[in-house]
Amino acid sequence: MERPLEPAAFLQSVTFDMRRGLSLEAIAASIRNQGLCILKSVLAPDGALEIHDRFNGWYESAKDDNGDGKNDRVLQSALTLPNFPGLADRFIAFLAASRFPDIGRHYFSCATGNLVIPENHVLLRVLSDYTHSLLVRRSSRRHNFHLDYPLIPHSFPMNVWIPLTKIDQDCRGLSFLLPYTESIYDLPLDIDGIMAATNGYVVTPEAEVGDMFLFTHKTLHGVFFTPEKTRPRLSIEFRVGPADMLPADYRDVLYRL
Ligand SMILES: O=C(O)CCC(=O)C(=O)O
Ligand SMILES: [Fe+2]
Repeated sequence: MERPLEPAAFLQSVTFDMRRGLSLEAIAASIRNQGLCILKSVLAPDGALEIHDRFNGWYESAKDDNGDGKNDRVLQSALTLPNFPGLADRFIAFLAASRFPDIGRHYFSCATGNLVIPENHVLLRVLSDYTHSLLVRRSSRRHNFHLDYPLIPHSFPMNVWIPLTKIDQDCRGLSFLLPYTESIYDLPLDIDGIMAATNGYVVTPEAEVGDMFLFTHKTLHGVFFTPEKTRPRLSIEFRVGPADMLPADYRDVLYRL
């Protein structure tokens, strides 16, 4: 089997800094061939910080009244964007003002207005010691690696993950299991078995607010349930596809770019 690139070389090969120019085709090829693309500085940090502050305000108040466990189920899962009406409008406007629509439309070869995002698959998450302890208590698993493929309608084959906090050594990131093979696996994933079979490895890219990760519904990704990262991580993620693949029952619950 061909030896995959070493992790650092792999990350470099899939990273595109928007301040150095934009190659729509190179980005599309990275997603298609490597299953992942990291866009540096694609979003205005002000917009991401505004989403962070509004969502964090909600999280802090939800956490405060958790003495009775009322919010635990909410906090251990992700929340859909329509739960935050003011935020939804701001987020979509902020996305529309970035280069993301050009990038997505190029990837799917679709026209303006035909890049579609199902609103029930735009999710906000907090990963903090508190939400993490809820996840660990709920299951004896040590990670939640998965593919989105069995979870999301196949008409939305691209995933977009946006950190709302800086991702570094002290903050849980999002990890990817590489190389990209497009294989479909059952849950729970046997990470060690997959790595042995594919000569694979896990990368957890660091990121700044304003960066964006693009990957496919067949890219293995997840988080290790380890206790050592302390700074809460807030993120927003969504799925996206071209209008011509749209299932009929999604017609009214979309954002269009
Ligand atoms: O943010 C996370 O920890 C999970 C993200 C995820 O699974 C996704 O974006 O599909
Ligand atoms: Fe996922």
